[in-house]
Amino acid sequence: MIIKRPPDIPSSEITPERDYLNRRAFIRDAGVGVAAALIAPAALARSAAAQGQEETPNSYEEATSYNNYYEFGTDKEDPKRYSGSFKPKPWSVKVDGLVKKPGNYSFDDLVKPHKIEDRTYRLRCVEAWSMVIPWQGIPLAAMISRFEPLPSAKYVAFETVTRPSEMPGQSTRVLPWPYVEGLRMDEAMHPLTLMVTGLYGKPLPNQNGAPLRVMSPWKYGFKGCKSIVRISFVERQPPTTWNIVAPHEYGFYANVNPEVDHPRWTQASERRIGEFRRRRTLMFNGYADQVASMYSGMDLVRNY
Ligand SMILES: Nc1nc2c(c(=O)[nH]1)N[C@H]1C(S)=C(S)[C@@H](COP(=O)(O)O)O[C@H]1N2
Ligand SMILES: [Mo]
Repeated sequence: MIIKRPPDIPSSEITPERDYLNRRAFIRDAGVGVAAALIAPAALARSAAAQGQEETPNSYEEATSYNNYYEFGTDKEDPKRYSGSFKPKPWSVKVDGLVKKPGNYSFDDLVKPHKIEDRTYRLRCVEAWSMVIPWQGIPLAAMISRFEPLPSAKYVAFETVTRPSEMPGQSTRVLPWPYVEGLRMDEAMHPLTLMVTGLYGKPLPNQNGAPLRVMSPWKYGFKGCKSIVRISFVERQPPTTWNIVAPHEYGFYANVNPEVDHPRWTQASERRIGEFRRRRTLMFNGYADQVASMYSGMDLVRNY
């Protein structure tokens, strides 16, 4: 059944992530639902059609002009507007920690040995908006394997570049810099996890995290660290930016879960950019078949 809604989204549903202070958590029990999970665009469309929801990729314009990248400002238009003088070339990434092959790798060192793959994924922000974006990149597992992590490496930590002269938001205290994120090793090695190098067949625009950013499509968007300059292999769960600033609102795992509301807004539904009617949010953002087993036995209650 279709429920008609006015085109305006209530402001309670679009509260930005920055308004995190002095809020109290409201947490309720979570259960695990089932949803279809697919990679290929055609299959993605078919799966969505089966649920009565169309899955058309968002336009290049939408994917590159409505962004979260607080290093360039907190408004959705800021990353595009203020990232023009950011230089994603030359680029190098420091690989350190529990690996046999640490070092400083240039962008070409990292990318050239691999075949670039096309992956159209849903992107679901915890602010309850979403897009479908045709990304290009390298399975993170393939890249990581070349560094030969030690068995003692249980987590991977990512760090965004610090360049206040090119990133005006870094001159503010809206977040502690650098932005840091992380994944458990099995999540980082999961075949869905991509080290993104482009979108719509073009090099990754600055506002989307040029030249390298992570994408794990079953997690909320903030897990996808942009403009990565460091990849560290560690034994313990690494600190992550949104969990540092608002631990009662943002967890480490942050798997998309329509049954666990964020303290400030529901996660049961979402607004696909470019659409008016809200969609139901899918468990693990629609990738449950591929990823749910990684969390069996885990308490998903604090999973946002
Ligand atoms: N370094 C850094 N990475 C970041 C962010 C950020 O502010 N800084 N925002 C995150 C959030 S909240 C989201 S939803 C996605 C948005 O990715 P997009 O702008 O490419 O759609 O980037 C994530 N990665
Ligand atoms: Mo987000």
